[in-house]
Amino acid sequence: MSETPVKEPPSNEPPSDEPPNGRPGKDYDADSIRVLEGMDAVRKRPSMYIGDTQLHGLHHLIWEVVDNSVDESLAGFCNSILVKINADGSCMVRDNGRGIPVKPYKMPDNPKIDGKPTLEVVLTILHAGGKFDRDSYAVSGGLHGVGVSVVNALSERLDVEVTRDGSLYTMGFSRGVAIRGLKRVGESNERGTRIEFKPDPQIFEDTKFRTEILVTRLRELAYLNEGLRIQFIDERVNKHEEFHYEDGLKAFIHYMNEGKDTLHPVRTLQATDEETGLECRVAFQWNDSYNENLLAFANNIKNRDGGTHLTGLQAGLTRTLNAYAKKSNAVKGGLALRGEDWREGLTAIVSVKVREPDFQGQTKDRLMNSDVESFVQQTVNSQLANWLEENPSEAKKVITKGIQAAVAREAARKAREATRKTALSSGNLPGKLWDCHSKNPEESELFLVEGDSAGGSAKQGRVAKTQAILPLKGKILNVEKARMDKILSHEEIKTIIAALGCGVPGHEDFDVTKCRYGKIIIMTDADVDGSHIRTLLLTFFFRHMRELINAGRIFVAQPPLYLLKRGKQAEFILNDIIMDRMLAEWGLNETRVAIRTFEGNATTPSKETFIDGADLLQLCQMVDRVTRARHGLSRRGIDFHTFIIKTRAENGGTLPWIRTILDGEERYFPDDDAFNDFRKQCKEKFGKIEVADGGVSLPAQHASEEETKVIVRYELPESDEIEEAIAWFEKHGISIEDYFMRREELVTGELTPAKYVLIPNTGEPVELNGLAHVAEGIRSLGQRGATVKRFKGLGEMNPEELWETTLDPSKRKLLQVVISEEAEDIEQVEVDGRAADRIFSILMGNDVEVRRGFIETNAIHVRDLDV
Ligand code: 0RA
Repeated sequence: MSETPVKEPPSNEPPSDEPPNGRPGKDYDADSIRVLEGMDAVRKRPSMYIGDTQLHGLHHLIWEVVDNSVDESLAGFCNSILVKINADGSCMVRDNGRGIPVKPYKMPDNPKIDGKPTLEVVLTILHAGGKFDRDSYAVSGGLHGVGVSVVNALSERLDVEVTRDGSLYTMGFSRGVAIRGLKRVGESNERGTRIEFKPDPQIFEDTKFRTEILVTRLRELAYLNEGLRIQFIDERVNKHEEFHYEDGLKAFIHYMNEGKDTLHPVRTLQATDEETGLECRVAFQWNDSYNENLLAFANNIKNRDGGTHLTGLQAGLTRTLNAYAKKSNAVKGGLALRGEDWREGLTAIVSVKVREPDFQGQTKDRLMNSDVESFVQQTVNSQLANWLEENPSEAKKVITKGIQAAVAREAARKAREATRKTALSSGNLPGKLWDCHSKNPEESELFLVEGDSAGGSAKQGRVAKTQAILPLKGKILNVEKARMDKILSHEEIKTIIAALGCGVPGHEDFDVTKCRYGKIIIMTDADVDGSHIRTLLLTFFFRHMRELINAGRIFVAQPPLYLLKRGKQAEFILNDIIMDRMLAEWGLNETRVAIRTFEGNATTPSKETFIDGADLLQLCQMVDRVTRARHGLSRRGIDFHTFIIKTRAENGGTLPWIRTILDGEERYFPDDDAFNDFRKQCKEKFGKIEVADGGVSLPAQHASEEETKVIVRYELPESDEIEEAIAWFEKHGISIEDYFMRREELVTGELTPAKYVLIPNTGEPVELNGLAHVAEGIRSLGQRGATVKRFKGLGEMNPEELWETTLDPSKRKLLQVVISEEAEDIEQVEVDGRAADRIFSILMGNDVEVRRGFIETNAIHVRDLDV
């Protein structure tokens, strides 16, 4: 252990409560100016320290603090980190590490820093964090290494609490300046650091942290640092997540391969070199797809462009697999396998720890340390060879896959040349394309239209100058399940490639900037087949022309589903939700709802209250909300009546928002704490347990792994929705029991009197079965005297209708296709190829169950856009 530069104060002397020296306007001498200059420099040129002042830089603030906590964990002093976004948008990061030292800092050659609380030095001197020898561990994660002082400089307010040596200390800052001096405020037996900060709106135009960005990275950190518990709470949206993996890289691979058919259980390799401190961990699993998905991390940092760890992994794989294939006489006829053939369908992660990482460029996208390459390669060589020897049947699957890939690669090369020659020789546009007259891509649009009849309408309805129409016949090939040679010999795909005019994907001449159209608009029917065709087209663009998506050139048209007419009013309606809203509005205008109370067996009400106008609109919305929640819950096998009445009562009158299933037994928990208690009990009882997210995913495949008990955990966001509705009902004197009410048949054959009655301005009252039927009752009143025409497909619309609703640039609503897990924040969210990769394989993969769950929760990833 090396010395830390902290001077031990006499034990009976508490740290000073005096205001710090650096306070502006007071003791403003050379050194304190220097301190301020540091903070000032950061505020003057924030991008020099955090990259930019956009979303990336904003989130950088959190990563700076979290990385310090992770460093504590790497050093063996911390096993739990909490990141919380408060309701006011500020952020709190708490860890149970050693706590930032508070004792006076020793730096005799700098008399103004010398003697200041270390805490203040860490938070106000640039790079001060780096001066500390975080002794016990070889590497520092320190993603950005600029130190928490930068976070302090760029925060409107930063409050820190340290628990250390039996005491609790606090200190407060604003824009890098101490505004409350170090203070010992109490005793504590715990240890750790709690930093709460609010990003400065003077620096950041947008200070709203994005849940998705945080969750993605925190999950990744938990995967990379096994055993570390990372909790995330977002108070703005009532979201709690916890990430904790005992076998992190393995879990990471499960996550990446979700929904795919895998060839073998996940395999992990690992090696450490005591002398150099190099540490290498690899996890891999082949699946039956044609995509390779390799991630490389150095000191917890994702290196998007790979580097020496990735090349080491690749070289090791190629060498070992080639040797094994040769030894087992698997390769026939002089076929030469390349690395890319072996990596077809491979999902792998390599994570290294390096004492002095050497990254290329500001963004650390590539690791340069040369000794890492041979270390990783040697690790893979020896351990992969062992695995192959010990698992001959799995080895055979991997070898066979590689050989098939090599054969297909050769076929694809030929297909590419052929496609290029025929489809792309200049002026050779496909026969069925109705091209536009303009040759200017800026103004040209290509509509990919489902079916010939819709194509015909679109041709007549379009503006021929700028709008081109390409009718597609039937389903296009699912490129997720086909190799390149097959893809390139598919008629419809060849036609699309020819029409776009930017070359054949995978060929050296391919260049999206040569695309003949500025917008490529997918126009399919609003039915199951239509959405399938749309997904197939999107998959093709995602896998083989992703640059077009990245350039924002791919769109989805939204033809209406209905034409709604009443009197002189006529309206095209996009979907059922809008239809419901319209009908409710019309119905509401001339209706009241009576709520009747009956005494005993009386058939005339003893009391009657009325709801109308804005209240009635809200009532409908609340009923619809409960009904939506009921559908959501029943999809997860939860009986709604039992849940609302019994489960709610058993949980002290509130709805639980966590449900687990373990060995077929169902349990409910009000919050994460309760769930964690249960998890601990399980752990004591069963040893190895794993928590699987029952929301989108299915429990990962554990069939072949040792006795790991799986707790399937569901979050029930519906609970909040229902609670809100119940609260609204109660405020208006309505019991949720009424939602389940059914009128009963009496011996006379009549029904018991209705409690809920619709009273239209004209016509007879409508007696309802119960509260659940109010919204739909109002809608059916709205539908009186209206005619609804449902378009079964685009082909049913005449050219004028098609122009008016879908083609006319001044009226239509297009959706822009973007790559992200979160549709709203698209412009800002970093495009995460890996996340998108999961999305596409889930949508297009084999596992029907996973796919269904996914589509229901995420719908389609397109952004609403008025274009
Ligand atoms: C300086 C020195 C030591 C720890 C830390 C800073 C530290 C910083 C942060 C930021 C967030 N959480 C943190 N935890 C610790 C070493 C302390 C020692 O040697 O006892």
